[in-house]
Amino acid sequence: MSITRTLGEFIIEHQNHFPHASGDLSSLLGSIKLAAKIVNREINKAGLVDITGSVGAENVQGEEQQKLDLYANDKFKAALEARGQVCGIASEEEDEAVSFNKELNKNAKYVVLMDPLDGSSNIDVNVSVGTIFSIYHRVSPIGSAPTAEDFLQPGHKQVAAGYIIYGSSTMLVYTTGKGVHGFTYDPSIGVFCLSHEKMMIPATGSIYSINEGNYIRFPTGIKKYIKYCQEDAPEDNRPYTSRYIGSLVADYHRNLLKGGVYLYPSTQRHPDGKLRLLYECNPIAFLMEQSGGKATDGYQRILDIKPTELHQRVPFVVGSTIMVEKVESFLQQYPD
Ligand code: AHM
Ligand code: MG
Repeated sequence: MSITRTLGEFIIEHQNHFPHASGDLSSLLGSIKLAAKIVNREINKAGLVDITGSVGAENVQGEEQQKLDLYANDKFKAALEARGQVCGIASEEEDEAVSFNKELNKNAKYVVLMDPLDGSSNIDVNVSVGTIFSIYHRVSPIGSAPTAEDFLQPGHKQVAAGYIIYGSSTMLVYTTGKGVHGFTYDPSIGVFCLSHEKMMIPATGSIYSINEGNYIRFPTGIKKYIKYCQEDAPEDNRPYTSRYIGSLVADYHRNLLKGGVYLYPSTQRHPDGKLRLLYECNPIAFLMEQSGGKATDGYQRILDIKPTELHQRVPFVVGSTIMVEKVESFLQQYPD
């Protein structure tokens, strides 16, 4: 791969696509880039040091060790607060939204919602994990503390969204509503380099990703769809391949590159599914639509859902448009 542009250069270059851009969003994305490098460094030490251990343990320097998801939360939070573009955050790791009260953040116009380390249980077994982020303009007046209204905006109001995948290589993938672009981290120079410009998902594919262990508890439409995926229909590339890592970012990233569908449906025990609307589904849905794919709860567009609470969960179907629409048709055909 020849290095064309670094992430920093690309962000500045694309800032010019927005008339009257002040550079605040570029700086905010710079904060995310920095935190990603720090978290990446720490994740790469998993197994060497006890970063998966419980809170309260001490390392050899006598510093308190944190669980990696809390560590990631702290690093992203600190980076977002430090430059003054963000007035508050909401995170999967925080019970309530956090308001940044420093003088520096008084005139900030953005809020950030994030899942600092998605799929963190996979760290223990050396499997890819990710960070997911979602950026909105605040709607409450600048100069005051952010309100619930700032954090509970529908996903179509997102200004930017993205993820970092800490995998066999580390990548940062983001959108500001003008396509999706991916940058691979070169650890030898400490820089994210443009490797995947204008990422588009194939309109259809032959991968389906779902935790089939929950089969017995799925709605009938999903059970029927799984059987459809497994049918012998070579003219349609079926049976499909089943791939499920258990890290949303990793499953999503693979399906984005190859074409496929990811499902986390409702189950009898969890009627709203497992994934969080604000930290996981909205940013991933924004990215997916920008890549030419589709994201729904099986019935309606994820980005149109008006959130009612911070940690709200929602069933999730995301991927190649034709495949998502097939899932929807099964849910309609077999209502429970
Ligand atoms: P987490 O935010 O607690 O890590 O949970 C989210 C993860 C997703 O990354 C993944 O797709 C899903 O949970 C896996 O759940 P399950 O083990 O139920 O299949
Ligand atoms: Mg998560």
